[in-house]
Amino acid sequence: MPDLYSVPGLISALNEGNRRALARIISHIEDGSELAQPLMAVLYPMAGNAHLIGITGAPGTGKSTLVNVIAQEYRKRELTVAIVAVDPTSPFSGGALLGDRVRMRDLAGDPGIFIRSMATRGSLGGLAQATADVVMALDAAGFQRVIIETVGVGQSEVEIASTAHTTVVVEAPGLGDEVQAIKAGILEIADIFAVNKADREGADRTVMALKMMLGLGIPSRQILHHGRMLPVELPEISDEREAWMPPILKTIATQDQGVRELVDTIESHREYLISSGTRQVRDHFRAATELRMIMRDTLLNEALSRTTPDHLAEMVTAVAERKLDPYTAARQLIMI
Ligand SMILES: Nc1nc2c(ncn2[C@@H]2O[C@H](COP(=O)(O)OP(=O)(O)OP(=O)(O)O)[C@@H](O)[C@H]2O)c(=O)[nH]1
Ligand SMILES: [Mg+2]
Repeated sequence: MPDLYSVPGLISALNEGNRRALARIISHIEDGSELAQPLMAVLYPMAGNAHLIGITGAPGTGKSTLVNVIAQEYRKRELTVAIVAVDPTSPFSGGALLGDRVRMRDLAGDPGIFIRSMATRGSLGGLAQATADVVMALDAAGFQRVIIETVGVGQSEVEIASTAHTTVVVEAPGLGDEVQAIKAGILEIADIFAVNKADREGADRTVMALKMMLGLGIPSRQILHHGRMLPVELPEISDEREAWMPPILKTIATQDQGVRELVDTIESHREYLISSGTRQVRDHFRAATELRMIMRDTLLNEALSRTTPDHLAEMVTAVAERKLDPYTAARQLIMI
């Protein structure tokens, strides 16, 4: 019987491919139990090999269906896949549950696939960090491709999707807007566009609209990286042809059409990231963002632990009544 109650026990079971160990590790991480940090300290150096794929887009564009067939395509290529579905909708809406059930039916029983849903518990910042930690654990567990599905609404979901190496923005015709990603502000994070539901009327118009927007030069992620403090230099891409232009692909997820091409394109992007040096930049960018986020949380918790609820309430009242400005109050609370 493997020992699933200690860090060394869990890690050695994980290394033997024990699924229960993996599920337990993820639960510890999600719950922030006392084993979470010691586990992550061991797992972190083991991670870094997986290619992380973000799939995002407006509700109902067919993301879950697409993720399902992408995973099957990867299995045909003998690559192992973990799927993390981040669902910000209420569990009562049924959408995600239904999607998950379909997934279970199609993908269950394959040891090369692991599926996990992240519920929106706690704060949104917490969800982004929890998702990153779970993805790291799946990477450490040896899954070669990790797919992260998020609905492209709201800052946090965009943030989660943009931490992937390759982000696929899913569009679909017939949802009111020709291109939904504009409204959601996720156009900029796309490495690849998938116009899904290509069996429906209007798919070509969506493709045309996207082409036009790309022609207008929407800011790419590479440009967004400029001006941020990073320990590595952005590789100089002097030749326009060497830069990555987000390709637009048509898919019909329900009929498994265009999926092979989509996976080919994801793999091309992966190779591009490595050969251009962009992958290293993205990894540093992710490390910088993550470190800053954790430092902020740690400092906040530390400061809160050194004060009393009464004292905090006094400070809040003083700021609300304009007897003290929030900067001075914050400095006093942090004691700097
Ligand atoms: N006609 C058509 N329907 C599709 C296609 N792909 C998905 N659908 C259908 O669209 C509906 C929504 O699909 P989901 O995969 O749940 O979409 P989603 O983007 O994951 O939805 P949320 O997670 O709720 O945002 C389902 O009824 C699918 O069967 C497609 O290519 N063509
Ligand atoms: Mg879904």
